[in-house]
Amino acid sequence: MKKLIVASVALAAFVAAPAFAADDMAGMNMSTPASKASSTSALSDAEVKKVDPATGMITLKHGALENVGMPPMTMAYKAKDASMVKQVHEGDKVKIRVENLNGTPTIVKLEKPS
Ligand SMILES: [Cu+2]
Repeated sequence: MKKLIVASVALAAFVAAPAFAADDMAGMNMSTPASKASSTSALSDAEVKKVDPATGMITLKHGALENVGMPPMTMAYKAKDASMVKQVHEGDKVKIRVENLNGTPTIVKLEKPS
């Protein structure tokens, strides 16, 4: 009888093992994009040249944005979050993060140093 119990426990552990392995894999896959994003989220200096609440666009004079392959220039960007448009005014010096979202250069982060 004792032998049978040991065999059952061993069998249960064997059956459970692949399930644990699968969970670990899923966890690793989930964490990959997050860690990648945090390591490449450097902010760049920019100056607000124009704010257009109607279209959600902010025109920025910015330095080189290496992650989207842009040299220094002045251009209008889509604000990812509508609250960004309310936050800034013409002439503000800001720190920004621009990323290509669905092929559109988009301000994903905007900080206004006080
Ligand atoms: Cu640009």
